Amino acid sequence: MRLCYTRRRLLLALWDAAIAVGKSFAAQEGWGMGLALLLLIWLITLASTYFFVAKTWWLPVGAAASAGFIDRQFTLTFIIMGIVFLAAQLGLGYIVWRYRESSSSPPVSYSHGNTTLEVVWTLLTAVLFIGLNLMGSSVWASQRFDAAEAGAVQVEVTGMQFAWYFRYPGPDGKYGATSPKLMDPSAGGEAAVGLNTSDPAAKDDVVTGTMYLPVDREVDVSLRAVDVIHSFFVPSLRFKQDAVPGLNIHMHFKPTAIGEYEIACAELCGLGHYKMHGVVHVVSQEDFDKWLAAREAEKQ
Ligand SMILES: [Cu+2]
Repeated sequence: MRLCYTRRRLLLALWDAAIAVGKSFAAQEGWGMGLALLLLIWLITLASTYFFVAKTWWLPVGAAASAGFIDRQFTLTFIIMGIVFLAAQLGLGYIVWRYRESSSSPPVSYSHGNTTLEVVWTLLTAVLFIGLNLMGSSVWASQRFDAAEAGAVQVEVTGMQFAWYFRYPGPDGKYGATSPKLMDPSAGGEAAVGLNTSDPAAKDDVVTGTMYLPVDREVDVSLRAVDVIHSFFVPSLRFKQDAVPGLNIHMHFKPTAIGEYEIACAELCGLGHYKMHGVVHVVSQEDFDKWLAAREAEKQ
């Protein structure tokens, strides 16, 4: 806290200094506004870059099999984009100052730009954007388009205003039927996800408000939403996927460390959006079996 406070004080002092320098130069024709803008642009650029370099707001330590790959991709993207950002903003500041107005400035001439330059930077941007996407696509696609490993734990995640529900298919390994007509979010639990309790496969389905997962086992997630689009985001597991009404979206991932990890809804879904958080409990296989058996016992 103390450190953050000091940093803030430092940034505020730098800001005041820039304004003061700008003002003192503003009195001198030809320097004032151009230099003030240069300082302001550079200050904003360097201050915002600092927060990324210092990792002031960063992801928590990864606890999933794909975390290493995702973090490397994330860092690479930030470094490349950071260099482009710095070059563009520092260049902007310089040009604002270099071509400032003065009494000896020539009259304004309007330019149609430089086609060669425009083609070059558009192509470079396309290569960078498509290249980074291709690099990351293998992991992104494998989590969505490949089937989960045999023996994966099945969990259905349902988002609704403003809660998450988790359904486990029970010993039969089959989810019972659900229907939008049966969905009653105000009732919570099985009724909230619209479980058809007369379906034999639904008899052993467990619906809970807390998510338990065994460590080092693939998790086969089915994502659904009741009302609007929600986004199931577990930063520590590097997992984020929208839950869309009318769709059943499949993904899989593997938690690799026992612990409790925060769930957030990453889609602004209404007034109570901020309340849509929860906890994923990643536990040993033994503890997971015990927990699930206890939920089954509660049902009887
Ligand atoms: Cu939500």
